[in-house]
Amino acid sequence: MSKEYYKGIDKIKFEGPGSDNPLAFKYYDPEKVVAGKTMKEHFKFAIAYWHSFCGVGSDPFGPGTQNFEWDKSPDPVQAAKDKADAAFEFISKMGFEYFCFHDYDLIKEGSNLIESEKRLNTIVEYIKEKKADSGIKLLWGTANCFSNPRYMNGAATNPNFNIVARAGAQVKLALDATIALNGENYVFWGGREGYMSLLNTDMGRELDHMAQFLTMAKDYARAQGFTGTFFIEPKPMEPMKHQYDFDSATAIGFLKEYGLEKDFKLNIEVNHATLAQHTMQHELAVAAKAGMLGSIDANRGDYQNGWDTDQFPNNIQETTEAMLVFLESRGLRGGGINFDAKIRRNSTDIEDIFYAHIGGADTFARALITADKIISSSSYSELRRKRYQTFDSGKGKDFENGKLELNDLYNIAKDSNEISLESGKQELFENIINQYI
Ligand code: XUL
Ligand code: CO
Repeated sequence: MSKEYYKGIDKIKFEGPGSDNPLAFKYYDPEKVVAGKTMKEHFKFAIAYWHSFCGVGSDPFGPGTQNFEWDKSPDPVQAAKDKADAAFEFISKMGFEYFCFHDYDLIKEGSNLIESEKRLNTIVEYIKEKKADSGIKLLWGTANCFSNPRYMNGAATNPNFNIVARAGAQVKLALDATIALNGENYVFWGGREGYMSLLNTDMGRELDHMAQFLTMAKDYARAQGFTGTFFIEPKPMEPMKHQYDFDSATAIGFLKEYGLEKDFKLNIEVNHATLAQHTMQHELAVAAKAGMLGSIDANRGDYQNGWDTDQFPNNIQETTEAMLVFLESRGLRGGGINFDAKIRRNSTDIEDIFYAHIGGADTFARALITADKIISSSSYSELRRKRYQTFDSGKGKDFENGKLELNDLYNIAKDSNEISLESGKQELFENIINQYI
């Protein structure tokens, strides 16, 4: 029996909206069936190892404020085991089934590649046991190819081949760890794949290198028997001025250009969507249209600033609109909802991380229930369908089926009377959302 880190906190239970217990779910009831599936099947909630067990709240103006009990041992292997104990205790107490990691979240990087490999192998063996004991699963793994100074000019897109090779070695080890831990997916967030200045950058060559690198990683993992999905996580900026995986549309275009669209799908993050001047629901809809809505990184940004604040989700209205897209596209292709979010620097009590995840899960649950009711009981779907009814028969249908030429449109328009205006009814649609919340 390992040491208890979150003392005095029991397993979080569903108590319903009437409960005043801050350490209980009000809406997230894992076994409740909504739109034909349990909430836990819809969401596959995952804890992000990096934010919850590694990040201590430091910012550019000051050091961390969170004093992690598991982060005390000077021995990196012992410290990593203590962290794993804390992580599995927390995930079990939350009642979630999944976690996600970067390679060096699990254990501190060694002073060279071979030492890092040894450390990773050791901690992977330890986590295998923790997984078996708890039933907790790995939603996805990834490699941190952006923190180490060697990657300051990029990893797969670095202008120096030796760094590209070093990144390749790191991704190989991260894939090995993901496969050893039965990871269901593997993520590539671009990190520093992008540029600070186009003046010193050969963008075309860097994009070709990125595609080559992803193809090699995919081929390697498939040869090891990995059957999961690879996800690209779009983000428009930060840390680079321009990131190559700018948004869903850009990433889909890239994957199709290089023939990677069968193995790769997208992991869409709320705060990345808003940084790209999109809504989350827009990014989800673009991915869903391409059949590439793979997974979600749940968080939120701040309306008053322009960077990645990674706050926990709490906006029920926006999440409801996102859940409409989620349900209409029949959920995620292989992924889940990973809380890529951190508590604020001045949230320093041991319960705060529980409140954060409870609030996030409840926001998604409430939004899912509401979106399901909107789809099944309101006039929303029918109102939207009706806007397109001129394509359901006659010439409109011929147009959709590719049976018309431009001259046909000319002839149809020539023979038509003046067309009356048709309202888009945006305010009515907005009212329906609020009515059902
Ligand atoms: C960075 C970000 C990452 C990825 C994984 O903005 O979202 O944490 O999710 O590398
Ligand atoms: Co993310």
